[in-house]
Amino acid sequence: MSGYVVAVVGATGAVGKKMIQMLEDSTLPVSQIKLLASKRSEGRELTFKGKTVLVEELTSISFVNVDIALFSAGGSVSKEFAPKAVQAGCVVIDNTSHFRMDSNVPLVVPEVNENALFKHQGIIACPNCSTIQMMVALEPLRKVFGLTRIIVSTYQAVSGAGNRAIFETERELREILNDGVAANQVKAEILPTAGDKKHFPIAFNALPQIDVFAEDDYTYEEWKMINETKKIMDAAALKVAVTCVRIPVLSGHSESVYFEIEKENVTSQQIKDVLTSAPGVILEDDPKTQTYPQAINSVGCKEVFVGRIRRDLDEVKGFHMWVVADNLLKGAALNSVQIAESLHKLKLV
Ligand code: 25A
Ligand code: L14
Repeated sequence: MSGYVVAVVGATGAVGKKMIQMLEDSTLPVSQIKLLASKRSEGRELTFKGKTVLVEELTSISFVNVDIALFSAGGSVSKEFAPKAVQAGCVVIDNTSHFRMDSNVPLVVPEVNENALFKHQGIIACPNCSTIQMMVALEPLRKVFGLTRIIVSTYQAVSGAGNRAIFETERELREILNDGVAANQVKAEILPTAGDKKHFPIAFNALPQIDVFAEDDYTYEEWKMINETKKIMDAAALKVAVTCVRIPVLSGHSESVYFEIEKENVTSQQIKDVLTSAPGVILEDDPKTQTYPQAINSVGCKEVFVGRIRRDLDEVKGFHMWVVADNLLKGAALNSVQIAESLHKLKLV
């Protein structure tokens, strides 16, 4: 059978499992799938298009005869194995932050900057989940009205931090609701981020920390959104301010986005009109009927949902909106598979 041999690295993870599903849904011709994870998961059975596939341990020789590899097993795994995959002749689509700001690596949201793929040298990076959904909503507006400034606060689901963060959230909720443990007494081991020293409960809480702290007291997640936005939009002068917050939602990231445009005298109706026909966007905005995007409705959907659009009361070129998407789909697995579809369409594999 003709088609590509596709490998999923981190196949047992929260994102990896969705990558398998998105490949099943995809028009990409796949002749064979290889599911790779750590030794811990070797021999586990997953299914692809109704057939059982055994998980194999990721090793240096995993990529022989593989055409496309989707990576989502953490930055350190990508750092070590993505160059080996490229050496074996494979095109890598990497979902971790490791290569995103590398000038030789295109950072791609297909609806926004598909043409950046022409410059790839073997590795293509999939942006951060929170960046992707904001780009899908803002790029069509930037094209028509110009864009000078973004101020965004995120309300991020725990599934972005992987399976262990999902299990931790569910356990905390059970301990509080079933066993009567006080919310500030439950034990946390993963969130806000596995890589930091202290851990805090997420159940019934909101944590203004995603990933570790970096320069100028911004978290690394906030820096990722700032730097990736400028790279994807090719707009170094764009003003971007970000606050990233974790909330006790399992899947579906929400964002309160304030943005300023270049054009004068634009109405919120004109903003809505542009978003109505924007690729990958569904407008859900009718205050009269209490219609607005909600995280729970985004789960399993491939689109980015936008609503609550209104003009700022003081800044005439400023607008507010609420942007929601399934962080494991458009925020990660789906965007990675769409990159593979674009590479196939443009004959770049
Ligand atoms: O912040 P980062 O570095 O960018 O990380 C991003 C994501 O990568 C995963 C985790 O997602 C995180 O959200 N990750 C990061 N560090 C990890 C680590 N030390 C890690 N995962 C495991 N160990 P996830 O939990 O959804 O898992 C993503 C996938 O990555 C695979 N993986 C990890 N290290 C790998 C690797 N694959 C190949 N080589 C490596 N060296 C991982 O496969 C998963 O598919 P797995 O076999 O290691 O895990 C299978 C199941 O085990 C659970 N689990 C994870 N960590 C532990 C664990 N169980 C016990 N102890 C642990 N320390 C997972 O939930 C998974 O279901
Ligand atoms: O950089 O913890 O792609 O929610 C995505 C989700 C890093 C962390 C990335 C989370 C990440 C993250």
